[in-house]
Amino acid sequence: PADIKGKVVLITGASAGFGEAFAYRFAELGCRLVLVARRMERLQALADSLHAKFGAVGCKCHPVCLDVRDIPACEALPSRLPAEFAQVDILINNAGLALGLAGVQDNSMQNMQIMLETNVLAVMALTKAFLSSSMLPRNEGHIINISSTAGQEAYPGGSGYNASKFALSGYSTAARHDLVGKNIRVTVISPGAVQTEFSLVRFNGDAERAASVYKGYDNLLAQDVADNVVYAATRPSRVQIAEITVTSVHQSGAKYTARPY
Ligand code: NDP
Ligand code: 8X3
Repeated sequence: PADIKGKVVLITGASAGFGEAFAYRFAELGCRLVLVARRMERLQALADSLHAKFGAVGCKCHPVCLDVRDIPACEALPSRLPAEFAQVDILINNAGLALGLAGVQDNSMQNMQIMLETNVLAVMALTKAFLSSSMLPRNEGHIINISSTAGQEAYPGGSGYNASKFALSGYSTAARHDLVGKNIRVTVISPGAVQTEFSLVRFNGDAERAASVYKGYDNLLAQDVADNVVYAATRPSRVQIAEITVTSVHQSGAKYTARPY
């Protein structure tokens, strides 16, 4: 694997779930981390813990309180970063969410708007911002977009979330075409179901309903997804991992698990 010690890795959605797991893995490799989310106290606690554990291998963290739905704030983010974090090498667009499982006839347009703004528009804004500020001027970089099996296969009740992740997939493929002459890689990671805060958010805090999504089969874990992200990020610079799909051994499609979903 390539040595990525000292590289600047920006992770959106670092306050929970996958993003937090990614932060640990890049921290142990000695990266400088920009940790982005809305819950600043969680980011600060994570940064403190990573400094304590991995400061000796060179890990440094810069937490940033940002609502990624605020597009002007995404556009301004590069100019807000201190010099030692400003040249982002690896942008991990991970912040995202699903809201509800309503059928198309019942979709809340407010929920649709929040999902599309968070899962798609924010990715476009941050990608554009860091391509312009950090990656294109140095002709070097890696954009890693966290999609989902829900971006490959639609399921009943998933229309808004499915649409957002399918859009992310199309966007990422187009981005790969647009950047083909550059030393800039675009990777899409599509995990199956993992018990994070994802279903709690989806079901508006209903812990029992959220837990039921993961009952009755062996679950994939956030660290398994982190393995794949780190794998893509540590290939030699000539190698572009375009797509990775990763699921539990007991999941065979977006909603097909070893027990009824
Ligand atoms: P979590 O709910 O555990 O974490 C989501 C993260 O996104 C949090 O850190 C949250 O931070 C952040 N976030 C959400 N909205 C915003 C916003 N407007 N601005 C800034 N940050 C935001 O979910 P996961 O870790 O599971 O999800 C991470 C990604 O993985 C998402 O894109 C999701 O769609 C995808 N995914 C999840 C799967 C799963 O089964 N868990 C499977 C496949 C893909 P905060 O609330 O502090 O702002
Ligand atoms: C999240 C996976 O299947 O719960 O992207 O929608 S699923």
